[in-house]
Amino acid sequence: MSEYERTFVMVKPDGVQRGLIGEVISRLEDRGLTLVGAKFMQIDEDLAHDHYAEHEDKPFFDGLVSFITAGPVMAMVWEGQDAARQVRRMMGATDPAEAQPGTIRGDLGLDLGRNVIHGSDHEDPGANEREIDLFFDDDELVGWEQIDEGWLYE
Ligand code: IDP
Ligand code: MG
Repeated sequence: MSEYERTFVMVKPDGVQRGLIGEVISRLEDRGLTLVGAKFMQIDEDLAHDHYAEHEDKPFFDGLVSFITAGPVMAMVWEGQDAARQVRRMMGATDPAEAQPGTIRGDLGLDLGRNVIHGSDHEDPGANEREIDLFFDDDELVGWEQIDEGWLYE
């Protein structure tokens, strides 16, 4: 059963530099997801290491940390039915060269190391909460009901 949940989403430094914050937000809004938190910020080395801890031993880790700390990001929390999996479907495959057209990475990127967007892994049960907690304090998240909810969900 899909769950009404919150998930962590981030426009990465390449997406910010390329002026794609609005495009990414538009796609998530149009889908019906609800924005409950947003922070335009610079990720420091420690946060980068915490956020990407699962990739610490990978050969691309140092490059990934340099990339994610190279400029500001737009960190966000989005809420909705099955939110994590639906955001991941909208993002497309990790490598934009393989991501389907119609997905964010498939439409807006070309290179694995510059893939525009991060979304919590829906197959990792703790990922939503862990990543939200890493980037946001509780009082930075705003619970609210969108006026169209009665028409978005049965
Ligand atoms: P995901 O972002 O689709 O969840 P992960 O496998 O969790 O993909 O990898 C995290 C991030 O690390 C990717 O989004 C990408 O920016 C970077 N990355 C993954 N694999 C490679 C690689 O082989 N070379 C360079 N960067 C990579
Ligand atoms: Mg991942």
